[in-house]
Amino acid sequence: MTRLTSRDIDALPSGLADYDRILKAATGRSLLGIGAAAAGWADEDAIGRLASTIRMAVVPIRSGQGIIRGFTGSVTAILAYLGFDAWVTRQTDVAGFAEAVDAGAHVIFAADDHRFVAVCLRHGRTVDNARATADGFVAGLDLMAGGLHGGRVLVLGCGRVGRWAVPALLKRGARVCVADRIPARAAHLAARHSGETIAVAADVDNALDTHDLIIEATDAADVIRARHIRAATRISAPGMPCGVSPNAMEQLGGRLLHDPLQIGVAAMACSAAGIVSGTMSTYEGEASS
Ligand code: 2YG
Repeated sequence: MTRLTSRDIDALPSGLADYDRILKAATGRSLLGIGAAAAGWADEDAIGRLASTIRMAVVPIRSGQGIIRGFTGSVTAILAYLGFDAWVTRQTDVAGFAEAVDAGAHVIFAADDHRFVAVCLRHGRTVDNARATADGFVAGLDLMAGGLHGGRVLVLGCGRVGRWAVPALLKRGARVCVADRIPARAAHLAARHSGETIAVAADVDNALDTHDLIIEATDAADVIRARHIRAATRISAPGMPCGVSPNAMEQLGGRLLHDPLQIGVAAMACSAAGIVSGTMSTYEGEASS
């Protein structure tokens, strides 16, 4: 899992309104709309009405490699932009958790070097960023493609996000092919879904030549080049750094979704809102993940 840098997120809070416009142009939905679709809400209006009543605390965590300057501020800016009552706790770590609970938070967002979760305090449920990111970018691809049912989708990168993208795609009726620079990882992921027909790409380049719909979830840059882009190509790219080369981006125009945090946090927030408001529990078994 890639560790963000301040450089990745410095301009994020001030760029949210512009990014929303880009999302609407590419998918027809806002950041809230994509988060709502990812979390299984019928529409974003229901969340929009609820959001201001849901208190979300973001706690800085100093363990491991420590604080990333701008990380908790960016998460909070995204949550506030979506309409949630969000704030960064004054204290960090355990003191921050206690402060959040004492302040009546419904949900706590926190990340160390291994997990980024939203904890629904009164429901004993967690929402994991890797799964929510996969759900968010799959929802975005679904919207860009006008529906994935029966569509052939390539999942490039079989790490945590790629692994969660497979069930999200299958749920939408897509026909999935997985690829990874380590072939055994692709084969292992396909075997986990033995009840389904998951193709395993023998060669990444060939897979890119034969798939128009792509989830790019690798931690490498420039995996997808201009020669792989066709008029029908649409790419949803949660991977950091972006795996689509600058020339390929230019060819794609508005047919690319990529960001360091926004869609994943929006999907986390909408899923947590579902759990907290009790209207749905779209994340079965989240607590075990
Ligand atoms: O609280 C802090 O400032 C730090 N403990 C945050 C550390 C986050 C480490 N994780 C990552 O940078 C990413 N896995 C976050 C999610 C990226 C989603 N594309």
